[in-house]
Amino acid sequence: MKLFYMPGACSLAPHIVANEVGIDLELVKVDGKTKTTETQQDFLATNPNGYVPALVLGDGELMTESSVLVQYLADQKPESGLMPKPGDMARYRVQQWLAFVATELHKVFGAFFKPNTPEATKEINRELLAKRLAFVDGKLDGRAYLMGDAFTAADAYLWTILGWAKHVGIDLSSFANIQRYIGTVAARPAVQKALRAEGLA
Ligand SMILES: N[C@@H](CCC(=O)N[C@@H](CS)C(=O)NCC(=O)O)C(=O)O
Repeated sequence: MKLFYMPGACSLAPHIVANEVGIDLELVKVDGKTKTTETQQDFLATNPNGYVPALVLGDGELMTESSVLVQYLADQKPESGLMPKPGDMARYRVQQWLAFVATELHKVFGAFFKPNTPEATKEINRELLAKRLAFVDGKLDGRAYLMGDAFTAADAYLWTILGWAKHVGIDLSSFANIQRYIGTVAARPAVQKALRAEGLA
């Protein structure tokens, strides 16, 4: 399987999940501005939407959407527990977190990376993030990970997005549980391996 990625972007989430479950991905770096790959291929020919992550399966089929890719990869190794079994309430809880991260955090943070986002929009997003991050901080109280002691696909996604805060001036210092969580997830060998592979460690 080939993962089209940009270093530190949301594509880091499926990359971490693949490492966690022991899937060796072929990594293809994409230049977000020119939409070309490191081998000078037109990325738009792979994903017409022009965004990462894009996962190309062995049969050439394309899959996109971070929240789905992390589930797909985790489900390749169900014994890893990164996605609980279909039918388990725990699976819906992980999916609930994945949807929360995608819609309440990922896209809200994403606006800060766009050069044409108006200041007023950034201000609205800052206020919204303060509320959503306070919610996450509360949920992490007394827990190593979102689901408790077990690291799941949702943690790979949440941790990736939280990593953007320092780049866009979102202050996390008042969120003690989030700070601890960032350190806990960062210490996982699969996370360090992904960071090294993306040239970030
Ligand atoms: N809906 C997609 C959005 C992915 C996305 O926002 N990717 C960003 C990086 S985190 C990107 O590639 N942006 C470049 C662009 O949109 O041109 C998902 O959930 O995976």
